[in-house]
Order: sequence, then structure tokens, then C-alpha cells
Amino acid sequence: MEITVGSHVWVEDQELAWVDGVVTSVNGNEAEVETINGNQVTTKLSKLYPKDMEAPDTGVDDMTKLSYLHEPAVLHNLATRYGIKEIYTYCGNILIAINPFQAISHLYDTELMDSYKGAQLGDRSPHVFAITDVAYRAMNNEGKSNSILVSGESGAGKTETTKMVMRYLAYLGGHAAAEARTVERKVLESNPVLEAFGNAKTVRNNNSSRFGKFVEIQFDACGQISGAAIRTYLLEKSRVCQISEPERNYHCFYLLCAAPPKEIEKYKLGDPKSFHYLNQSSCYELVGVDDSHDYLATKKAMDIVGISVEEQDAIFRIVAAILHLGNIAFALEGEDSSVLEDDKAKFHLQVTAELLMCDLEALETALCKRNMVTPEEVIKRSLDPLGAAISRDGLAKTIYARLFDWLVKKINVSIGQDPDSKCLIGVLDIYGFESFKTSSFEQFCINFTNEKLQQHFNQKPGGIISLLDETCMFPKSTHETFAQKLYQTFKDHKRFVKPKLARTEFTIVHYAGEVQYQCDQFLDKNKDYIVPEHQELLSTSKCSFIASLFPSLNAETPKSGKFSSIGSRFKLQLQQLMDILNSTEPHYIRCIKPNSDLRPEIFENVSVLQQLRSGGVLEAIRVKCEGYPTNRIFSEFLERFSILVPEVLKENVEENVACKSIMEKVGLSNYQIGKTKIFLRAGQMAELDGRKAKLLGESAKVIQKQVRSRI
Ligand code: AOV
Ligand code: MG
Repeated sequence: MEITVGSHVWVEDQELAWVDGVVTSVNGNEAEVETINGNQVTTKLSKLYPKDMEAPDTGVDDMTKLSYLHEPAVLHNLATRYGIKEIYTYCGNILIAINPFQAISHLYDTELMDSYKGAQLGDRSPHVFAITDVAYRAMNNEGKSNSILVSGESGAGKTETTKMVMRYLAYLGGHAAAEARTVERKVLESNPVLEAFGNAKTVRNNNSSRFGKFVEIQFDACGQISGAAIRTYLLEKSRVCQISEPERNYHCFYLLCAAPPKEIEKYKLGDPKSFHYLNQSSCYELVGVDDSHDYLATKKAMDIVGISVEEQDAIFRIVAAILHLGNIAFALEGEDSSVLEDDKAKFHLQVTAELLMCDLEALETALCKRNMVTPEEVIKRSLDPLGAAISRDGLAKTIYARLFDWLVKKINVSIGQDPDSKCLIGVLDIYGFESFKTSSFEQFCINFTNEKLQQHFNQKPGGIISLLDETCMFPKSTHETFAQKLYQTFKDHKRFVKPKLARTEFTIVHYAGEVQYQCDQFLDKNKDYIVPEHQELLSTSKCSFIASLFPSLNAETPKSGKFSSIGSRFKLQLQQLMDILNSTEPHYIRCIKPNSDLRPEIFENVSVLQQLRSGGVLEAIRVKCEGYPTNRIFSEFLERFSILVPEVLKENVEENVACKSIMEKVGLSNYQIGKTKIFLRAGQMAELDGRKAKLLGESAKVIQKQVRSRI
């Protein structure tokens, strides 16, 4: 479209990303624009985008309905809709969901579910229910597995969206008879259980998933839910022992500290502030969350998913034991040995042993000493206080990780698998892309997953994990030698950067932005290692539940003490996930976080745009642009443009013929006429609008002239 004086345009802006304005002068290939925020901007004509002055005030529910399909229009449309609490918008068949950070009334009511059942995509306003309905119908009609992939950065709303997908699937594939309804109830109630043990408050999200989750819902030939399998990916173990301001440890610890007095007494708990694993951060409570209520709710959910009262007791005994374990502090004795620091430490040692039902002395020895195996004999070597604390934290992390795995396994057994199911719908909810002040191995794995899903992975340095494994197996390695190897291997890779002056840091240019990783704990965190003494201690626990978490080693399980790589296993799991996903028909939901304050009604253009760009939404739009990005129903098209060829309306011709005459008159070709709509190439709509504006401008001048001449 020709941009002339008076054209309404979008121009780039540092603060707002794009701002609209009016062209006040054109000089060669430059234009001067007066923006609505009062600035005079001079810019290249090629950097201006036309603004659709006839765009509806309420936006359009599908980006493909935008008259001009370009970045500022997309952004403006989302902002407009967000302003009127329309959080969902289609971009073709991708659903964009912008986190409202507030409950929107009736958005997920049963009545609404009724109305989406069987409706075609686009018949009703955009919604997760609509996408899920499409997936469900496709599965039933074509007998093929489908999957719903929910992506977005941390706090964008993936987990909440996933829960709505699952709720709607339970509604569609649910059973009429109450006694048969247990399968779908178990599927839904697995969420609060896993969230209690696998979610925590982070800087980015008060309920951040610290594990990835793929739920495979199985259906029988009648389209009813007949089973489900939950797969989880790499729980962030380090959080159990180490948290930083203003984050929290896993929810379950706080829930238990807020349990009824009987439980508090039984587990010898008290103020969360008195526990080392919790008091490293001053955040204990979450706004809008009642931990004592959630404790009871979690237990109820555990009942539903089939975790017995005895098992629940053992689970919370372990949670309490971990808190006490964390309070066992050590002091230096002699030159390099350690002893319990004081009476307080002794008390916690005793409580830990009681709760874990293991021998007190054996526990102390397992924490403070290590067996050295020589060809001749086994020598007990003392650990210094730091070594003992590391040993203690290692034990806590191992117990917690095993507990989490047990929960997942138990839920799977309880829900049950349907071996006859031919079709399934997979729902993927991973941890979102994140970058912190200190980004370590966990962030690396999380971002690696996101890359893999974005399929930008090919351009990323492959082989970081193999290099890490190699380093881990070489006895003299340190994180410094690992960093050196990285620098050497990837020095020419365009997505790998060695920061200036860095000795143990490296930067990766991810699809969603640059992240600087600190190598210092990569080696330790990659080692899936259980100290043989810890294994021995817990496998002989008098609590059969605990002993079962540490089964005695046989030939099949890797030998304790031997290196097995967390990174490699994770990579393999991810590959398996990709294989499953590739065998399904995918549907995409893109969650967007509108602001980093987690507050309602704030829409930060720059950040949203960045997410749209990195998440491939704009890319998808560009692809669409290569075809026929814009379409209009004949009558709408005529209403807008018949002014260009007024005769067409008088001639009483067919609507499609009238549309053709308009295009011919303007000299546009390459468009398509459908049954009810005209399909336009990118820019054709703008061209038509330009002509119209010119015509209106000329007629305005004519009128002005006439008025003047009369004066
Ligand atoms: P995430 O799963 O994408 O982050 P969540 O689904 O946990 O993000 O959403 C974060 C918070 O945003 C929730 O706890 C809600 O308070 C709010 N929220 C999200 N979606 C909605 C909605 N549809 N309606 C109302 N509030 C919502 V992470 O797990 O951190 O990657 O790793
Ligand atoms: Mg989540």
C-alpha cells in the first residue's frame, strides 16, 4: 500500500514495541510520523506498517481475520482482546492463551463445556475446550491418537490450561454410571497430588512445576476413558536442600507444617522457620493459599487416587524426616572429622531415625563416615563437616526423588492401563523456559526440553550432555576442566558463547533468549549416585514402605556407587517422548505471560512480542502470509469496497462477480474466489484500503472545493 501524508501507520517504539500514528510528511523513502503518545518520529517507509482503521473495537477472534496480518496488528489485536477479558485467540488452528492472572467468571463452567461439545472450531469463541473437542473428535473419527502440546514460558499458564484440557476430556469421555467414574476422577485428582510434591514457588511463578509431565489418556472403542498413564520428567532435586530468596521449597513441606495438631505432634514438627531446608528463604506463605486447607485437600486427593491411609502416613513421615534430617548440623572434631554440632542436632538425628525407622547410630555413621574399599579391607574414613553436610543433603534428595517416583508409579497402577485401547490423547505440560541469576544443570535440562519442543534444537550445540558424561567418568575432572572442554569444542558454534573473562560459565543462545549457565555443579548434578552406605541404611528400615523405596540391589539395577548419567537418561526419555508425539496428530496451545508481576490487567507489549516471536507464532503467521492470509465473506467485502466501483451494486450481479469486478478495477490479480468468501494475498487488503482512502480524500477535496467556491 502506498503510504502518504495522512496514512495511519504503526511505527516501532522502544517502550511499546509498536505505536500508532499519522504520517505528517513523506520525503523520498523516509516519512515523519506523529505518534499517539505525542512523539515525532522520522523513519524509513519500509519500516512502517499500515493500521487497519476499520478493525473492530473488540478485536478479531482469529488472527487470520485481520485485514493486515503483520506483527503490530497481531499484537494490537491480542492487547485489545485482553483488555475485555478475552484471553483466547486463534491463530489459524493454534490457540493463543494469555494468562489473565485472575479468575474469569463462567469461563470453565459445565454449561460452557456443553456448548463446545461437537462444535466446529471457530463456530464458538476460541477456547481450550474447542481445541480439545477437535482432538477428541479427530481421535474418534479417524481412529488416530492425538496430542495437545501446551507451551509457554514459566508462569504463562501451561499447567492451568492442561488441567482444563483434562477436565474437558473427562467430561467428554466420562462415564454415566457413578461407579465407573473412578477412572476419570483418579486422572483429575492426580494433579493436586503431583503438584503438592512437584510444584513450588519460584521467582517466576507461585506454583511452578518443577517436573515435566506427559499424561496419556486412553480411550475405548466407544470414546470413553479406559485408562491413563502419567510420565514425568526429571524432578528438580536440588530444591529439597537449597532454596533462595524469594522462593519456597516443595509445597508438601509447608502443608505438613500446617497440618492439624495431632500430626504436628506425631511428626515433631513446628514452625517452618525452624527448619534449615525451609528457612534459607524468608518466604513461607503464599498469597491466597491456605496451607492447612491444602494439606487436607491433598490427603483427600490421595484417597481418591488410591493411596491408602498407611501409605499416606509413611509418605508424610518421610516428608517430616527430611525436614529433621536437614537440621542435623555438624562441627569439626580433630583435624578433619565431624561430630554432631550440639544437642539440637542430636535431637533431630534421633527424630530422623525414629521417623525413618532406622538405626540411630547407623544413620550417624552413614552421614559422617565413608567406606574406603581397598583390595585388602574396608576402611571407615571420616568426613569433614562440609563433607558430612553434603552427604546429608544427598540423602535427603535421594529419599525425596524416590518418594516422588513412587507417587507417580502408584497413581499409574491405581488408575490402570487399558491394554486394548487403540487411541489416546496425550497432554504435555512441561516446565517453562527459564533463566535465573544462577542458572545451573536444572535450567539447562528445562531449557533443553523447551528447545526440543520448539524443534529449534537442530541448530543448538548437540553433545553438551555427552561431553558432560565424558567429564564425569574421568576421575580427575572438575567443573573447570568441563568448562575448558566446552569452550574448545563449541568455540565456533553460533549458538554457543564464552562470556568475556568467564572461566566456568557458558552462554547458550536459546530460541527464547540467551541464558548464561554456571558450570560449578554440573558434574555433581549429572551423577545419579547413591552412596552405598545410604542405600544399606534405608533398605534395612523397619518401615516396609521406606525399605521398598530402596530395594536391595540385584544384577539388573545399576550398581550403587557407580556413575550413571542423569543427563543421558533425560535425553533418552525426551527422545522417547518425541517419538510418541510424532506418532500422534498434534494440536498446539501457546500460553503467553502478559507481565512479570503476575498481576491481572497488565499487558506488556515488549514481552508479549518477544514470546510471540520466539514461540513461533509469528513464524506460523508468516507461513500463512505466503498463501492467502486474509479472507472475507462476499457481503462484508462488498460493504467495505463497493465504493471503489459503485456500479457493481446497481447491476444486480452475483456477489462473487461483484467482488471480481472490484479486484479487476483496482488491478489486483492472484486472489481466489471461494464459495462464500474471497481469499486475498498479503497486502491486497491494504492496497484496497489505500485506494478507498485516496478516493474518499479526493471526494473530500471536491466537496471542500465546492464549499469554498460557494463562499
Ligand atoms: P506454567 O505452568 O506455565 O508455569 P501456571 O499454569 O502454573 O503456569 O500458571 C501460573 C498462575 O497463573 C496460576 O497459578 C494462576 O494463578 C494463573 N493462571 C494461569 N492460567 C489461568 C487461567 N486460565 N485463569 C486464571 N488464572 C490463571 V511453570 O510450571 O513455572 O513453566 O514451570
Ligand atoms: Mg506448570
